[in-house]
Amino acid sequence: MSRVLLSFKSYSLAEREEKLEAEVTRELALSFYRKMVLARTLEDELKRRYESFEMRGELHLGRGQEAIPAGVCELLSDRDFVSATHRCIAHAVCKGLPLDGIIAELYGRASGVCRGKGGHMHLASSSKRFLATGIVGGGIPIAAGAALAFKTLGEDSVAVAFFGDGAANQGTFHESLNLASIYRLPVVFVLEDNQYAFSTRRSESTAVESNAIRALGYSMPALEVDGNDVIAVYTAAKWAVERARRGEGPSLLDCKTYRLSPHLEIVDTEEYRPEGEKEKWEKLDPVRRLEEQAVELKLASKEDFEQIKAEARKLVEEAFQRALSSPLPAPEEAFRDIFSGE
Ligand SMILES: Cc1ncc(C[n+]2csc(CCOP(=O)(O)OP(=O)(O)O)c2C)c(N)n1
Repeated sequence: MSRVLLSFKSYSLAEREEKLEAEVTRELALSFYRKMVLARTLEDELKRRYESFEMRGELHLGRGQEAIPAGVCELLSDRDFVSATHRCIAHAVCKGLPLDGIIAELYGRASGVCRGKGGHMHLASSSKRFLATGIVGGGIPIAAGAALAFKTLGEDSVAVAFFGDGAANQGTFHESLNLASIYRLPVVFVLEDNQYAFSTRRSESTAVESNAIRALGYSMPALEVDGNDVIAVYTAAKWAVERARRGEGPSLLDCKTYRLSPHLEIVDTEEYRPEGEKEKWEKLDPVRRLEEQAVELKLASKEDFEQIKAEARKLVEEAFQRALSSPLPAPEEAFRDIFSGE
C-alpha cells in the first residue's frame, strides 16, 4: 500500500461585510408603518372571522413577518412584478391590490381579484403585476420568467420572488437562481426565513446554516438581513433592486424572521415550538420595533401611530362591507378563464 498526498483547489465563502446607508425620512417611516399596520389589521380581522367559521377553507397568516413585504414593496411600482406564496396576504396589501378585492377573493365572491376562483393562496392581479401560488417554490421561476420578459422587452422593471426557507429546498429555487445568474436577470430573490416549513425546523431540512451561502454557488451576491427590521429590509432591498435595474443581475436577500401565526389557522397546534421561543420573538415584533425606531429617530410620535391604526381599522371595515355585499360567482363563471380546448 502506498500513501499519496493530494492537494486540491478549495473554495470558501468570500465573507465580507456590505455597509449600506439608510436614509429614512418621516414620510418613509410612516409609509412603512401604514403598510405593516394595514396588513396586520386585515389579518387580525380575517382571523377573528375565520375562528367564528364565517370563512371556509384554509387560512395562512403571517403575523410577525410584515416588515419583509413592507420594506421591499416600498421600492416597487405597478410596473414591477411580485410573486408570493400561500402566505401572501400582506404581500398583496403592500403591492397595492385593493383590500375589498382581496377580501372578496377569500370569501369566493364575484368581485374578488380572481373573481372568487383563486382563494386565499392564489391572489393575483395583472394590472398590479402580482401573483401568488400555493405550490411551495412555484413562484420563484415565475418571477425569473417575468424578469426574462422585462429584459427581452427592454423594460426597466424588476421582478421579486418572495418565498420561505422550505421553498429553498425545492429544485425550482436552484434552477431559477442558476438561470437568473447566467442571463443576468433583473430579479430579486427574497427568502423569508421564518425557521420553519410547517413543523419542520430549517436545521432539520437544510444542509447549510444559512441559505445566503447557496447564492455563492450561482455566482450571485446575497445579504443576510434582519427581517424584523423594516429599515434593514428596505436598505438591503434598495441595494438589490437598484443593481437589478442597472442591469447588474440578480441577488438574494436572506431575511431572518419568525412566524408568530400558526402555520395555518385552527389546524396547527404549534407543539413543535420549543418553550419560550415564540415569546422571545414576540419581543422583536416588527411593528413595535418600527414604533421604537421612529420615536428614537424623532420621525414620528405615538399620536401618529394611533391615527394610522384608526385609519387602517376604518379601511378594513369598509372593505369588508363592500366585499361581502358582492354576490357569489354565476355558475357559468366556472367555464371562464380555463383552457377550453376550443
Ligand atoms: C410543492 C408543495 N409541496 C408541499 C406543499 C404543502 N405545504 C404547504 S406550505 C408548506 C411549508 C412551506 O414552508 P416555507 O416555504 O418555509 O414557507 P412558510 O410556510 O414558512 O411561509 C408545505 C410543505 C405544497 N403546498 N406544495
